Amino acid sequence: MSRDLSDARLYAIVDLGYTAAADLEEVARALIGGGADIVQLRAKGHEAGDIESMARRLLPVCREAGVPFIINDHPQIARRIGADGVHLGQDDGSLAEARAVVGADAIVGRSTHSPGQAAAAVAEGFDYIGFGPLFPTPTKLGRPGIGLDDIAAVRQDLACRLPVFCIGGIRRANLPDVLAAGARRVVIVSDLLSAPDITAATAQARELLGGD
Ligand code: TZP
Ligand code: MG
Repeated sequence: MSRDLSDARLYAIVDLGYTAAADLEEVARALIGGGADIVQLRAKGHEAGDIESMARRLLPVCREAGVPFIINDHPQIARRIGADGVHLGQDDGSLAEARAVVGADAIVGRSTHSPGQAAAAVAEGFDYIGFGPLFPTPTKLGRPGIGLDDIAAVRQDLACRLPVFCIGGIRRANLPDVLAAGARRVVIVSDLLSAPDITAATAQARELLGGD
């Protein structure tokens, strides 16, 4: 699995806030079947041991499909199970600290919430960034939306250096507006996981995003 995410447009998250632990594999298969280019496991509030067990179940599903598998928050788990990478928030430590755990070949991504944080993440050397939340979202309660105004400038300044995934409150219904504002890659969580047919919803989002 390579660190090259240049063709990745749709980053999906199996989030335990929406998905029952029993359904992890089925949901990951549905997201991948609909065309998700990256899958992350996000399990806020769960014990590290449980997250590791869940990650071990998802890894083969992603591997079979050739889709990079990223663990949110836990570099140690990513290293232990041989995941493709780890995602770090602003308070989850430096790239160097994560790299020391997961190694040089793993993907390490960073959440950013402003153009300044995005530029800092690029300077630090992260492999990709999430940029948002664009809109307030129940998936990350308590954070204001940053809106669409900075997307074009951030992409113009940084997208030649690393993939920029817009995130937060993005749904199929507003995806055309997000793309018109300059986004090319997105993370979508609740709109896909809450859909009655996750594969169909993911395919719709993927179709709107275009690309390969
Ligand atoms: N980080 C910034 S917004 C967000 C995360 C994890 C949640 C995105 O979820 P949704 O349901 O697509 O708004
Ligand atoms: Mg985090």
